[in-house]
Amino acid sequence: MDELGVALIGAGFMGRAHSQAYEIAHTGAGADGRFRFRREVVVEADESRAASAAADLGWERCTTSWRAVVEDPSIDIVDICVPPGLHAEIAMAALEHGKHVFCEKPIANDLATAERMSRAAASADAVTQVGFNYRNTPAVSFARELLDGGRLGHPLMFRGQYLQDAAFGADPNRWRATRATGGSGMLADIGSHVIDVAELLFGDIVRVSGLVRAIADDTSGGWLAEADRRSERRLDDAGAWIAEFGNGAIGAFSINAYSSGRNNELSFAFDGSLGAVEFNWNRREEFRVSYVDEPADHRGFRTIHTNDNHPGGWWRLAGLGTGYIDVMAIQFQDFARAILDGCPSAPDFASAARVQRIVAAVRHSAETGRWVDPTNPHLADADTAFDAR
Ligand code: SOE
Repeated sequence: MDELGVALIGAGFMGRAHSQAYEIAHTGAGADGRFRFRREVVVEADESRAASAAADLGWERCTTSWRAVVEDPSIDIVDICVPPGLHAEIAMAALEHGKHVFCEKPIANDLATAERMSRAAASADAVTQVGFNYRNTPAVSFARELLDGGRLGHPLMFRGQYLQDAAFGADPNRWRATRATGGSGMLADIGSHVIDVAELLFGDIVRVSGLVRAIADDTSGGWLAEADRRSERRLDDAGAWIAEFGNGAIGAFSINAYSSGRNNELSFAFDGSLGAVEFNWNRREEFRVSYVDEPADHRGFRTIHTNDNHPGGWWRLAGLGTGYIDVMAIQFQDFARAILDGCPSAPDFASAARVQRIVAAVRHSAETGRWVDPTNPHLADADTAFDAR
C-alpha cells in the first residue's frame, strides 16, 4: 500500500470537509487497498487556529507557513482550501517543488490567473485535480456512462441550475463578497460547478449570452441596478445565461445565492434523442430517466436509486446514501489512483481553467450585452479589466 502524505492549506468549511474525506477515502467502500492518505500537516495563518484544527481533525502537526510545507520532503500532496484569490501563489510554489496539487474551485478569480496555473501544471511533473466534486456523484457518473454509451442518443438540450439560500442573512462583507478578500462571485463559486457538469456531459460550450445581478446592500433587498453594480465594481450573486454546445445542443443555465428554500440545489435535466435524465443534488440518490423506446403505456420518467451497480456507488443497498464527504472521498480516490498510475486526473488545472473561461465569457456577455465565444482571445484581458473590488 502506498502512503501519500498530505498538507492541507486552510481548515475552514472546505478544509474540514476535505479532512474528513481523506479519513474515509482509503477505507471507504470504493477503496481498493492501493493507498492510504497520511494527514501530515494542516496550515492556518493563525497559530491557535492551526493548533485547534490539527487537534480537532487529527492531523499529525500544524504550521502557519504554507511555504514550509510546499518544500517539505515528507509531503506528496498539497491540498489548497483557502479563498480563490490565494490559490495561484500556493499552487505554483507547490508545483515548482514537485508536489501533486489538489485545489478547490474556482481555481482562480480571473481567467488570466487560471491559465497561468494551467500552464504551470502542464510543465510540472505532478498530478493536479480541482474540487468539482459533484461530477463524482454516482448518479452524475451514470448519466455520463449512458450518454457515452449512446443509450440516450444525441444531446439535444441541457438545463442546469445551482440555487442556494446561503446568502440570506450572511455577512455582506464576507470574504466571498469581493475579489479583494479572495472572493470570486457566485458565477465562479457555484456557477463553475454547473458549468463543469454541463461540459462533462454535453461537451464544450462554444458561445454564451447572459445576465448577472448583485444584491443591493440597502434594506430593500432587491437587485442593485446593473449600472450601479458595474460602477461599484461589485461581483455577482446571481446569473442567467443561454449557451450553444459544439455538438449543436443548446442550454439554459441559472445560478442564485438568494434562492429561498433551495438549500444546495445543484440540479440539471437534459434531453437526448433517445431519452432524458433529471438530477437534483438535494435528492442525489435518485436518478430519473425516460427512454423514448418505452412502450406507449409506460411513457414518462422512472426513478432509479443508485447503488454499487452505478459508477462510484459504494453500497449494494440503495438508499443508504452518498453524502457530501463521501463524494469528496470518491474524488480523492480518483486523485490517488492517478498519482499512483502516473496519469492525468480529472478535472485537472486545464479543465478548471476552461471552466474559468466560460465564467469569464458569461461575465463579458453581461457587460457587453452580446454573445461571447469563450475562445475570444481578448477575454482574459476583459476579465481582468473588470477587476471588481
Ligand atoms: C458556496 O456556498 C459553496 O460553499 C461552494 O463554494 C461549494 O463548492 C459547494 O460545494 C457548496 O456551496
